[in-house]
Amino acid sequence: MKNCVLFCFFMGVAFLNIPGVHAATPVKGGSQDWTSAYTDPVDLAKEFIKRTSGFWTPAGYSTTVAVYTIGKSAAKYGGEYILFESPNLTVDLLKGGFYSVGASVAEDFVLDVIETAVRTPPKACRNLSETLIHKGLTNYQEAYKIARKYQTTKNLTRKDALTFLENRWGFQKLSIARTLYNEVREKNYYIDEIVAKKATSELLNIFVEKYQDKLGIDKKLPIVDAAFFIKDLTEILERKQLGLMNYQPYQTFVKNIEVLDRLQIEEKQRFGGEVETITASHETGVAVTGSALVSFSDDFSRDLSRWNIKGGPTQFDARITGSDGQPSPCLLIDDRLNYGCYAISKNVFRYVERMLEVSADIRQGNAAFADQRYAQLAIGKDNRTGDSFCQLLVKSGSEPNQPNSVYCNLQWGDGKEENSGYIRIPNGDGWHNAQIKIEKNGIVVFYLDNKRVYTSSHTVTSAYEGQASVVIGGRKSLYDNVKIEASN
Ligand SMILES: [Ca+2]
Repeated sequence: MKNCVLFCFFMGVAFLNIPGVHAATPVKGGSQDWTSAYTDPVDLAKEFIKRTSGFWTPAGYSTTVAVYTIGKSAAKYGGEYILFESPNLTVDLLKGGFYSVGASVAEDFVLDVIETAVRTPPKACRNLSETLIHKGLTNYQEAYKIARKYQTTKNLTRKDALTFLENRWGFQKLSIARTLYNEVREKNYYIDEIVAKKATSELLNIFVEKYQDKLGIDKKLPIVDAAFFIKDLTEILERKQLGLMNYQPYQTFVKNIEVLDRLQIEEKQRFGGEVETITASHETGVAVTGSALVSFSDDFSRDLSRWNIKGGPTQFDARITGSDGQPSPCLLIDDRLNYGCYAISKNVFRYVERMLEVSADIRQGNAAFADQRYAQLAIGKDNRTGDSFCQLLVKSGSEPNQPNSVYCNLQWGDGKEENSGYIRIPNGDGWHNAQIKIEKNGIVVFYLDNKRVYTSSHTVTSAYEGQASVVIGGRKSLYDNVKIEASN
């Protein structure tokens, strides 16, 4: 047993010396290193595999997995401690889709990190290092499959090269994370109680003032807000020279990991934009290409030329009205003959592995039957049928047994569906802002009036050629300020 520990430790140290895994040695002159010279991902992936060849053999694989199994317990923290990886870069990393954390974190987690960051930095560091090792090992296993395939077939596709490069970052962070794990010493950590109490209450105040109203009704904080909070927290601790920001193992860790994180962001910018080549797949669809932010908006001040109208006995079931709006005019979906009617954006938008955000002001109309008094924002399967796979519906409570409520659903996997059920809200009448956001990782978050109401537990289906339209309508209802944004 002792021999194994020694052997494993030796191997862990040996890893630091492998060219390309320049883990604990920040490169002089900023984040430049040999990888920056590569403009082609296939060439870079091949060269990386060559320089680190020991890891891409069955023997190297077993050793690596054996050395890094300590990350297993990370699962119990849910991985949120990864937000402490690079406090200065966390928001950039999140936006770049580098973190596969869920769309939100529990309020309890936030309160817990205040406590650990101030009073028990060793515990925070252990959670962080275990999380990183857990993630790194998963990434390594993904990269390993591709490297082996390349070695067997002598062929590396562009897609495989990019996937390999993306996963190799977690792999490269393994030894830095392990160093942190090894350096954590809980016993000798001293904390001044008075100073700690003061800092804790200051941090709690910041949380209450800036973040508490961003909690969803499930008491969860959107991940981006959590990242900003962690940034605030580390800045305050740094100013006070306290807790985590006064803990040497963490300081060294951050210095080393930031070198890799900057390289990672640069590489993403270098290769990211050229990956996407989308062609219009629907007759009137307009393709969305490139890495730039896409935007589509309509305030209905002109006409309905950007929309296909579907359903109802005549096209006049959807029309622009000057008698309502945010401000007027707006789109009225009429319900005169008890038929459903939809306006479907002619543009379609790619949503797989990219963030797609759809929002609109919506208001239910005065339909003949109470159960038809709702307004709906949906993401459509195409730009013709009005069929949707994500849906947010606001219902008026005009009868005692028809409470004011919001309902969200989505389709995932092979024709399966999940939904929020009817969630009661104070008032269903009047205008509401509805928003559906498909995160880059496929998780769907629904917002009503800027409050998160539901986060999906599955990733949205990637069927329908990965292209989606915006669908508004249903029964008698009003719509304004439709907005779509997408970014890689
Ligand atoms: Ca308007």
